[in-house]
Amino acid sequence: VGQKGITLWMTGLSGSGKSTIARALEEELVLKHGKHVQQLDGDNVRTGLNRDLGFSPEDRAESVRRVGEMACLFNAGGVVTLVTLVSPYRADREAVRKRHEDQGLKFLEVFMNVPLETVQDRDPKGLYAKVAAGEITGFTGVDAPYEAPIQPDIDLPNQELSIEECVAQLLERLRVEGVL
Ligand code: GGZ
Repeated sequence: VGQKGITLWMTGLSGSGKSTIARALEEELVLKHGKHVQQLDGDNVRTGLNRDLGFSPEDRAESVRRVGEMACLFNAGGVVTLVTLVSPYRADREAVRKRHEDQGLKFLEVFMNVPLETVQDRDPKGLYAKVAAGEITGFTGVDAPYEAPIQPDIDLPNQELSIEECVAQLLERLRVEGVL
């Protein structure tokens, strides 16, 4: 019997801390727990696997579907799979959950619950400024929809929590799930 895999599907607005929290969690999991971890991030999949996809609703759906399938494969191989995609559409996320459940794979939806105003203030990549200047259109949360999870498995109001607190909460949940 190999290691137990799981998919943590982190959804939220650009700048909500998905990648930052995932990186910090990965470090803990690898260094302190010896786990195999794979992060699947919008940035890294969009240069390769999803290089043919843009940000239309159809392309986002296809991106989420493909990354969802990748996540199933890693998960089935015993990897703690950290997905960090905006994944703005509820139906797309639910389809990925279903694919996991159909294969008996653990799947947790993690909502990076940060208000638009907060991410606009943070604006780590200057993207919201570009949106405001009209240089980018169809941007999630501003002029493209973000459908927040109604019943996320884990709700992380991370403007109130430190990175360490978010990581601690996720680690605790992985313990409860029997992954650690
Ligand atoms: C949202 C966009 C857009 C538009 C470029 N809308 O901070 P970031 O830069 O790294 O996070 C955003 C990332 C979103 O890619 P995803 O693959 O995660 O999105 S989705 O799941 O919706 O397909 C942002 C950047 O790409 N970006 N244009 N129009 N985010």
